[in-house]
Amino acid sequence: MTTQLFQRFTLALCAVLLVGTSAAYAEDSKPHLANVMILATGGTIAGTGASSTTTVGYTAATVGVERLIAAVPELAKVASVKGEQVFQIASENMNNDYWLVLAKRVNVLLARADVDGIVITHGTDTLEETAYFLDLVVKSRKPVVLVGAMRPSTALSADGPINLYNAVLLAASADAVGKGVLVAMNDQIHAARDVTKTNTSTLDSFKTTELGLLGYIQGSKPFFYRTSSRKHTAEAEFDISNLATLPQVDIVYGYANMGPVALDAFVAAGAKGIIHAGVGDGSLASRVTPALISAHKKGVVIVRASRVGQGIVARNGEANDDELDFVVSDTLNAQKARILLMLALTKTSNTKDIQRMFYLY
Ligand code: DAS
Repeated sequence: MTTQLFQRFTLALCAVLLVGTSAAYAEDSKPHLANVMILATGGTIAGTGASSTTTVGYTAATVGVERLIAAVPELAKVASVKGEQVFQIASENMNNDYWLVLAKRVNVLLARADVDGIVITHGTDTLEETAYFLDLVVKSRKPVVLVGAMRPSTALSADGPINLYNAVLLAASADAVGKGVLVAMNDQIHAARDVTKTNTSTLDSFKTTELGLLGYIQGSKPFFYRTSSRKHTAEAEFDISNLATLPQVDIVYGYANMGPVALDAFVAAGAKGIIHAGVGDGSLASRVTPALISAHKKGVVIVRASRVGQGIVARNGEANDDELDFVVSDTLNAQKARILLMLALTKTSNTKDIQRMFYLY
């Protein structure tokens, strides 16, 4: 081979190696994107209305997970996402059976090394309840983020796409690891235990009124300012992996002129626990107390909660809980107290042990 030809061959070889190396560096220099599973369950985020100005009176749970993902191409910049349609329901129809299916699927997925976080799209009506249930039964520190929308996907300025984008980037964030189940709505990050839906229809409906949100999502970044002080997820003592059903726990709502009819009906139907969402600090009307005592004598566990929604229900405050052998809900609202009591009853009916749980979770 002449010298000139050899020199050209060497130059060509170097060029090929250079291009190959830079491509490899380019590949390596691409940021690794976390693998986030999006589990879709329905709700308004998947809803459609008759026109772009229909923000009430639309149909929830009509858009599939692949279309939800396709509507937000920006997701590909913040995570490597895959979608799974677990169910397609309006969340007023959520129930214990759906929860067990969802929780078991979440735990199977989070046990996989190739799943870094999970986003669950959900109706807003019971979103806070599903979030708290998962907060107590997910066996992983990996992020689980629930997200919904107050406007259907067809509406002007629908909030679903940006909420989904925020939820995915949160689930992909190392900052969200170990924080418990989170709720991402309206650019805010809430803890599952304390967030609640406070408005029937406005975008800022989800609030953690007094105990405070955990942080914000701004400019495609999560910002945490505090963490929950209560146990959750991998630290929780509840295991639903072998459960086919959950104990029946019902809620009686306190109001002026309240009587024992609803309570008696729940007990007759086989309730294993009753949440009494009393007026004020969980007060018991004298017309109802005998029925509560009778229910407890039949083995039903009674939890004194409050309809007020904020503040501590004080043990031995409005009733002698020590004497009655009742449990108090601490700061949990009635719908969340039902969830904790249900899970507590999968382990014990000892009221002292159950009270311990209400001060721990
Ligand atoms: N019906 C409501 C639900 O599915 C719609 C929503 O707000 O998501 O919870």
